[in-house]
Amino acid sequence: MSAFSQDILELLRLDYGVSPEQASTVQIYDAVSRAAMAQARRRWQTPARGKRACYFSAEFLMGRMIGANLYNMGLLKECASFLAAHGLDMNMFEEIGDAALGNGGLGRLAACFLDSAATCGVPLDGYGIRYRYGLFAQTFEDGFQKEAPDDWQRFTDPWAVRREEDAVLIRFADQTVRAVPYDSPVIGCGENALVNTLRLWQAEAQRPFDFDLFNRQKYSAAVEERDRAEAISAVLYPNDDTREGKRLRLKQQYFFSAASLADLVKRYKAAHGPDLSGFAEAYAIQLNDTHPTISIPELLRLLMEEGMDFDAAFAVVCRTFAYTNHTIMAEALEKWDVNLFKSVVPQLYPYVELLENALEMELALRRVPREKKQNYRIICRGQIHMARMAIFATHSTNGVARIHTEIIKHSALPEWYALWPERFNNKTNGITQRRWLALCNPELSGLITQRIGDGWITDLDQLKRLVPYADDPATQDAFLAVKEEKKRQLAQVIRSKEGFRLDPTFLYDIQIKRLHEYKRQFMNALSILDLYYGIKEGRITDLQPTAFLFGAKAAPGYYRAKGIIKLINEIARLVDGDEAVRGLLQVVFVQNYNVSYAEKLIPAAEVSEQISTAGTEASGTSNMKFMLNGAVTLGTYDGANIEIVEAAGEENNYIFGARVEDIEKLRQSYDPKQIYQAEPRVRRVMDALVDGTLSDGSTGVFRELYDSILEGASWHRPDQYYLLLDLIPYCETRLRLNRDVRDRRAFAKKCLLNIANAGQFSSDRTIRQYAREIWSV
Ligand code: GFP
Repeated sequence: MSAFSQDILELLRLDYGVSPEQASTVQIYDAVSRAAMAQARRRWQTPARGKRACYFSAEFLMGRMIGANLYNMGLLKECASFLAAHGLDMNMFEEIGDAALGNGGLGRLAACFLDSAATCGVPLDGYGIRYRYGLFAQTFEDGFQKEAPDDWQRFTDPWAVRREEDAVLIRFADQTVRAVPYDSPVIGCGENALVNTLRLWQAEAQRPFDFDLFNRQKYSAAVEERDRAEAISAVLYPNDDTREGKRLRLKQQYFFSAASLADLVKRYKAAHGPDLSGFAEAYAIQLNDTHPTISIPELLRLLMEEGMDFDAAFAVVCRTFAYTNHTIMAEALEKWDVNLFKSVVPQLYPYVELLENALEMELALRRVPREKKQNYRIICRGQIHMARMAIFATHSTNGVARIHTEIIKHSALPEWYALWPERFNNKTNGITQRRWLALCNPELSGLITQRIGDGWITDLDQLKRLVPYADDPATQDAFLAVKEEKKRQLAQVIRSKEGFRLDPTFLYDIQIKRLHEYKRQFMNALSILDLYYGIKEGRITDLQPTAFLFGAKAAPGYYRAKGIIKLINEIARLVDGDEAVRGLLQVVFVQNYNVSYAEKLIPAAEVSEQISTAGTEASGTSNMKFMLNGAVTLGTYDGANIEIVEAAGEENNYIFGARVEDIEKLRQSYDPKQIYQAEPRVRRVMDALVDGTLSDGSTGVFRELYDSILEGASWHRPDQYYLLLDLIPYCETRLRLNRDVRDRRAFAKKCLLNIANAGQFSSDRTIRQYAREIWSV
């Protein structure tokens, strides 16, 4: 028996007093993970010398760690045989919940980057928050989203080690808390692999409870300090949630930024002595969006309190930090009310003022006219503009896909680009092929490896060698067989999780991503209604039966997003209840969409829905995952879709709709009502929202959705995301795709060409670019 298997047996016996046959899933999970951890720990020491990069991020959407870690360590097969020997199998771990410490693409990108850096030998550590509760768990009741706390730690947390010795104190105006780090090894795959670290901070009280109060039987007062401290790392904030809680969010940001910087300064001093002037040569820090931008005044403070003057400290700050922008939506360009800021971290405000003064001097030096200065001010009209601070006090600002970077430079932040063009650069996102192909789709991986060898696992460009096979009927048939198998597997998962019978012979058309109006799940819903009426009215006669699948969480305070979920669930009910279409259409919105669910959905997809309004989706990353698993993209000219179709051929994908330049021209004169009046199909589907066809349970939310398109609201114009403009082209492109899939081999060829050209979308490529062009590591 191998040492690994022996360790598992020992851990089960000593810690739980059970044999594998008697153990619960959580016990097996815990023992297997810890046995693997024991092996990882041998390679897990941070080297004292050499520059390191640090990824500061409020979100790390890791998903389930066990599979990916065992895979990268080369222990997956051994684990499977150990389990098999005891009548068990790897599928048992499906019960283990995800570590959902992120909202969506931004947090998942951070997780892919960690995997790629460790694999490519880039010394990169992640720094973030160990939320007690991750993104809420979602269920549907009568088609409405219900939220419940996501208690992910109930499955134990065997992949993390508490490092009491590295705890630091973090000071706020009204409390001082301990930040205690939990470290997880980030285990790379292959020959160049490193074991890097993900360090997540947990907030705790300095004193767990007040003994005096306790003795006087004032129990809740006795634990008040503890509760207030723990609140800081209690929950992940859902995106787009407009409700209050700003104060706590600012505390979270300062909490993990200050703790991480204190940690780095301590390490730096241990290695290089007290003079911090070489800090930027030891550490490169990437700010993942504006959430950790408060690190900028904090590092300035630390350096100046050590005796550095402003100019020297500012130079170190600029050389240390780089900033990634992930969206031009207003919510990403965070602003903090000056009074709020001062009431939470008063010690930092003078340093924000110093930054503002330095900016003022720069603007004067560069002769920026007075009336233009408003666009730059960090402190402006009682607010602190974090994105401005992030551009001013770093040496690099990057977008996450080519079009997004161009939009930043030329329309979102042109005044900044004009002054500091050399700071702006593009780093198109990527995904790790270990999780998103090797692990989630062993059947397709096997087929690929059988044709071109397994070099693609650490060098995705090798997929190019599949190009000649795209024309090979045997490979086409083998691909189609794999797809069928993955669809069958997904149907089983959906049967057990949702209680819904998905037909595996249908075409699987999937849209999975955060629910947001700009991502246009609503337009997808309208297009399904158009198909429905097209069939009923006899306009559509030869549809290849199609299943439309959705997965998304709506921020709990985002009323419209929740309305869109209800709408899609109502359409699902309408379709399911109608004999005339049941054999042709299926609609299912899966509950609690998360990383693990994505791993089931993506391999089964034939159509990848990427339909955001042109100019709104910075990059997208699910588009890359679908491509890698052989789905065609049905999408707009937006984000990384553009680079995807450039690589894989427009003829192998389905692109429709207005482009950025079309929308710009149209913006002033756009009138969705005209389209509504002129186009009966549009009228038909819009009216279904308000004519009693679909019921919103008397909440009025469907009427509100209808009005958001045709009337607008106090804060936006009608149809601000141009759904009606793109709707008919979308429906028609969908029908064209639907006709094309009937030639199975021709369709398989398209899918294979997508796979073969997916190499550049590996996060290994992205991380190498960050390492070389931004971090110099
Ligand atoms: C955000 C952007 C996406 C982008 C990711 C990662 O993701 O376009 O691909 O960040 O850069 F919107 P979401 O949080 O919206 O999913």
